[in-house]
Amino acid sequence: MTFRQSVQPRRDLTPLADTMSGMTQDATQNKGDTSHATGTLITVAPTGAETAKGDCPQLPTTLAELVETAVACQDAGASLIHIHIRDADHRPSLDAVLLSETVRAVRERTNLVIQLSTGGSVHDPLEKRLTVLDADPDSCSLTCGTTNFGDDVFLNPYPFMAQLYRQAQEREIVPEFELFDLGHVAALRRLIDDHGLPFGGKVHVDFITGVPGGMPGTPAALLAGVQALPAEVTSWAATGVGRSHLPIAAAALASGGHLRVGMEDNLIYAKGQPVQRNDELVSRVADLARLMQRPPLTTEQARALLSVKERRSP
Ligand code: KMH
Ligand code: ZN
Repeated sequence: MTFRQSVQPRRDLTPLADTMSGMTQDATQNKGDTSHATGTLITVAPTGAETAKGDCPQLPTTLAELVETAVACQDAGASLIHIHIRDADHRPSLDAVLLSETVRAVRERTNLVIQLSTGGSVHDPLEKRLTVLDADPDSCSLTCGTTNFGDDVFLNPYPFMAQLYRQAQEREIVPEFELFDLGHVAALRRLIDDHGLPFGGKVHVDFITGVPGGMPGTPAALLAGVQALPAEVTSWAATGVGRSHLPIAAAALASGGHLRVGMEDNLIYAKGQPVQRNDELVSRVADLARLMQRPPLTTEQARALLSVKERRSP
């Protein structure tokens, strides 16, 4: 197996309006100009695995809280939900029954694209993380490399990534490639070279910036990552952890990117003001997106953007 390390120059991404109308614009037409992206995919990551309920009682950790959060965030402009579940003691869990129950409940009450985390918590074993796909989500996260994560290590060796990718292809689940560092872009290149495109043919990535140990949450670092993306990437989003939440959202919107927000990434709404509800974060960036003439995508537009398989019952 050869590892082609060269990072190809990225072509411009197909304008969303044209994707929606079925017309594909000449990829060279907008070189260097990403202001043409006309809609915004807003992902909410409401819970995460690293914050304790005791430290943040408003974190949605029960199934009822999660479903209520999902409905409120869809109403506020989110079209995709990135889910981590907790057990009865509010601890991070990858329990198969609970994962399936969660997917069913969120699918019943919303039209959100349902993405299950395969990252779990920093303490979850790789084998257990692979079993997440059994819950039949629309999408799964797939982190493209190991990252220092504060005092811990978020482990993602290449063979694990490749196995997860192949399983997602076989089960027709759309991966979201999570990029915590510039080197993860090269690993994404390798994954596509070795295993081809995801189910549906679209390649959507999310830069998760500002994790202590990963790429900094700065517009400069984000744009270095965007410039290095492989030509196969059809859409990208960005997340700023902690205090980089808003600057990264603004930089992504200005650069043709999509957004992820939520209490997985940020617990502070403004100075001295903790986040009370995930939909506050969604509403704020939905307003920003509208101000930037890039209104939130509907759930149906998000499904088309990502080419997710229809799993809802008629
Ligand atoms: N909890 C982090 C260690 C993912 O969801 O795929 C990993 C994470 C990534 O949240
Ligand atoms: Zn996550």
